[in-house]
Amino acid sequence: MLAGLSGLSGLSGLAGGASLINVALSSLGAVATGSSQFNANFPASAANNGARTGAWGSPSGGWADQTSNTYPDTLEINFGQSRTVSRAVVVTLADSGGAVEPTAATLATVNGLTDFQIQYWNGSTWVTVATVTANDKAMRDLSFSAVTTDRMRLYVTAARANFSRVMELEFWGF
Ligand SMILES: [Ca+2]
Repeated sequence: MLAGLSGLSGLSGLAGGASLINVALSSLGAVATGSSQFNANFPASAANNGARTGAWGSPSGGWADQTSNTYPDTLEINFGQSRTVSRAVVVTLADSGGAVEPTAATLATVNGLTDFQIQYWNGSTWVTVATVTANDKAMRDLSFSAVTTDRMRLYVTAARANFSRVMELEFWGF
């Protein structure tokens, strides 16, 4: 029993956050693609630029889709290589706007995503690893059993004010 607990502790250490990086970053070669784009001021590339904040409606602020009140909307990150991922962070547009660094308590009750999933590509289909419903927060930090893949996506089935708005989409792993 003691040996077993010790083993678990070791696994926990390996899976710990210290060595994990945000593999979604464009600076690491990852490419973000939206299912649509509202206009040039809301590009998918603004959602993997390493900033959870930004001037909403500027080219570096965040991504918004173009299909008003029509779902799903997707924001895909192609890592360009195989990655092992166990955590996602989704930052949507806060009530306070995009300029303030969000915390777990920051509200998004006006323009935020409400229902969404995190999915990975298993080589033949998209598989859901995390599901959020009735969201009212600007930032959601989601952990799940590690998956190894070259691409993951945010799959939105409902958002406030007709459009999916994403300041940043992070996938943490190695
Ligand atoms: Ca951003």
